[in-house]
Amino acid sequence: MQLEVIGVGGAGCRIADAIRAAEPADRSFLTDVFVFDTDAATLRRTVVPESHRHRYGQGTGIDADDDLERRSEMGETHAEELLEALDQGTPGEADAFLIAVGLGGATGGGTAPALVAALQRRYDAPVYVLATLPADREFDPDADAGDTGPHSRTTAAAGNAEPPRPTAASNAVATMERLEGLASAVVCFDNEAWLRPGETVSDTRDRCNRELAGRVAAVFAGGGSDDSVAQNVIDASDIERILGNESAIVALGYGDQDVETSSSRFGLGLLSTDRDVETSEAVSAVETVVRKGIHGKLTLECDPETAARGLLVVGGPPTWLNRQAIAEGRRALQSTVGGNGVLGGDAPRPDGETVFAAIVLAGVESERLEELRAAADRTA
Ligand SMILES: Nc1nc2c(ncn2[C@@H]2O[C@H](COP(=O)(O)OP(=O)(O)OP(=O)(O)O)[C@@H](O)[C@H]2O)c(=O)[nH]1
Ligand SMILES: [Mg+2]
Repeated sequence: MQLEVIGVGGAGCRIADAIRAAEPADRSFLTDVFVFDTDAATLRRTVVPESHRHRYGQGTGIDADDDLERRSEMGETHAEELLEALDQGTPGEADAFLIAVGLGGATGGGTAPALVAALQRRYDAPVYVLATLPADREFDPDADAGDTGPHSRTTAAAGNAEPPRPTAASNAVATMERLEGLASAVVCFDNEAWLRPGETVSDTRDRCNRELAGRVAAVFAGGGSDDSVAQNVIDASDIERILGNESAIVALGYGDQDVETSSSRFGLGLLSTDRDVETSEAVSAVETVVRKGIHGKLTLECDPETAARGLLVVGGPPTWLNRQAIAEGRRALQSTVGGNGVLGGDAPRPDGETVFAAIVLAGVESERLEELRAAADRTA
């Protein structure tokens, strides 16, 4: 499928950049990648071409310390201008839009609802939001920033401090509420779960963004490579069926395993045929990555059984993609999710050196969102 990615605000721009870098060489799935911010420095640090960067909000009296409400008004004012900026690319060819933002700040979260609404009005394609959730240590000085568990009293290590964002939880909750009913679906990445003890978001954001971008590419690049067609192609309408159009909360899972291929064995890739892969070896690799994908760490912690729908994409060098094992993996996901809303597909990557499984769990319930609501009530 063809995805149009738009990053807004600091986190959004960095994540959009990471998705661009994660596009497989033999499988393009991006129409365009755009980055929008009020902050020129963030835009400059991306590798997105100049024509696809857009700074907005100058001359409208915005301040560095503006709050979410002021930035929401600004988002309303500038939504049409942002739509026009997209005409530098080919938004009409997109099968879907993905707006990346970090919830917790003011700019991305303030702009996203108005931008999503404007895109929904202008285009028929679904508009998904990719949203990070803030870590507790950003807004709660008593939250764990050391290594003594979730109720630690230690504050962020000296020298490692990041300016606190006391409004991060309430901003995140307010933006989530505004997206409800506007976004086709909201894919969440919870920074809290991905930060290690003592780390700040800035310490770890590049690693987090790479992890997230890899999952996004695995799900949306779907299908085959440009010269190897999948047995069972996942297309834009399959993704649409799974993500839905009712602002479902979505978590992504992922598992991979390195495998030996002729090019990894002989280095230069001079041998175009893969070595023979033992069936049992291929089956075991697929089983392993599917299990990791379903039961390993998700982008948003949740019980997979609460999901209403699910998608499994198994990818890798074609000779490793054992059809029976993939069908078995889909049944495993089906029995976890329950109901009939599970789809599966394969994604041959002739040049790949890993077998991977990407899992989409849509319509999940997550205690983390409840925790953020409670924190927002406390800090309001
Ligand atoms: N995963 C990830 N999260 C980030 C990153 N940068 C920031 N965040 C998170 O996103 C939230 C919002 O930060 P920014 O995106 O910098 O904020 P903004 O949208 O530019 O809004 P302002 O407050 O006006 O600067 C933070 O509270 C962090 O939780 C990033 O690169 N990756
Ligand atoms: Mg910013």
